[in-house]
Amino acid sequence: MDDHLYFTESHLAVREMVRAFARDEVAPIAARHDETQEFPWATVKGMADLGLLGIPWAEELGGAGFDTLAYTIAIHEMAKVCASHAITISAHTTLGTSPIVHFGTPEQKTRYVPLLASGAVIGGFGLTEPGAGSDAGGTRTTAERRGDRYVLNGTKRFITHGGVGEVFLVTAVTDPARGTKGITSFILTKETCDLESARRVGIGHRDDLPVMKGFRAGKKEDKLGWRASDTRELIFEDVEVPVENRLGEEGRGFVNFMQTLDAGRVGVAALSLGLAEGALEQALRYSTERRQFGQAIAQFQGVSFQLADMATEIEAGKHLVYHAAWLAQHGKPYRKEASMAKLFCSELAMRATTKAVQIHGGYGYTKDYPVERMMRDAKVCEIGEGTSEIQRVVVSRQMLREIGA
Ligand code: COS
Repeated sequence: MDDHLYFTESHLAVREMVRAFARDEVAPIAARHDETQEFPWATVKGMADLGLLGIPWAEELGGAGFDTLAYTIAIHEMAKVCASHAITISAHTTLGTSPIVHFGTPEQKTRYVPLLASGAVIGGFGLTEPGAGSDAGGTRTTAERRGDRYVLNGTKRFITHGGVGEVFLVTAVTDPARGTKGITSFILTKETCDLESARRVGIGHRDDLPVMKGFRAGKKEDKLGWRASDTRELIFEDVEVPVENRLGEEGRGFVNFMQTLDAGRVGVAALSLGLAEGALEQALRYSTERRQFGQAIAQFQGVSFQLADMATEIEAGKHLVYHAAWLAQHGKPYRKEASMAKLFCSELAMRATTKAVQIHGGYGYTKDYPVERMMRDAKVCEIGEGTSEIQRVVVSRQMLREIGA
């Protein structure tokens, strides 16, 4: 893809900055954090210092004052080196901050967005529940209005930043008779589970945020991939949430969160694209160095055709991702395009990383090369923020709607 089709010189400068940071700071520690599952506080602090935790938000709100394309570039570029760092940018920005930017009151925006955009605290998004995954409208968490507060009870599952985060946007049922229109969203705050690390690096905790009684993180997931990203349950036991922490009107929670996921899906598509491209870079390097039968294995047609297929699909994926991001940035409808990009690129990431492992042969199956981690990191891209099956539902429903069926 020609760099100037979607990007300005400033976008290319962002790409260079993220590329250098990923290469110099993230690449050397990625395998260790994958192994230990420790949240990479030091490099997350580095990302915060570069403004990568608030790229698209206005400077008045503490953001970098950039745009959706720059944000998409950052995720894409970071994922070439480490998918866990890339999902930290994406989940924090789109899932953990954008609902406040888009649906919050002026007071909520000035209270929370500067803290999140600067990375002073880490944010998250609580939609999924043990019994409400693809069927996001099946939310069981309840929010009962009592005077000037709501009382929340329930459990969320697979929440990115569930432990390390302090600000969460969560859905709960306020009117069980109204289905998805009886779901409302709220801003909840708690203390990070890792106060010691947060204090050591100087981000991740604010004493002035209320610690809501009864709101806590539960079990940390031991995952196949994205292992340096913190994924936990969120538990609400009679959590009293002031009315001023309701995000948007009662009954708007589902639609608002679906819109948030449209944007999130462009982020996961960019992440998947980065993984595929990172895998291709590794496969190119290895196959031109590795010699068998007297020549570099890239000289064998069986290998070179695989490289050609990866490169071709990556090129197609770039157009899907940056077209969806461009539509979003220009305020045009992009729900279908976001799901198409997510569907295609997540499945591409799986194919490309699997091919990269195959090209590396026995070495690819060990932790001596990053392709093994990349293949594990790719799998969840077909699951998180809507499975491939759900993306097909969204695309087909939207297509039928467009022809009035
Ligand atoms: N943007 C705006 N509104 C949307 C929307 C979107 N992307 N998707 C749905 N809505 C609206 C619909 O228009 C409908 O409103 P009206 O009745 O006023 O028309 C309402 O929300 C209910 O929509 P729908 O009937 O389509 O809901 P379903 O229960 O059938 O669910 C799917 C639709 C399957 C698409 C949805 O549940 C989904 O995306 N599931 C996957 C959830 C997911 O990605 N989870 C991963 C979270 S990881 S952070």
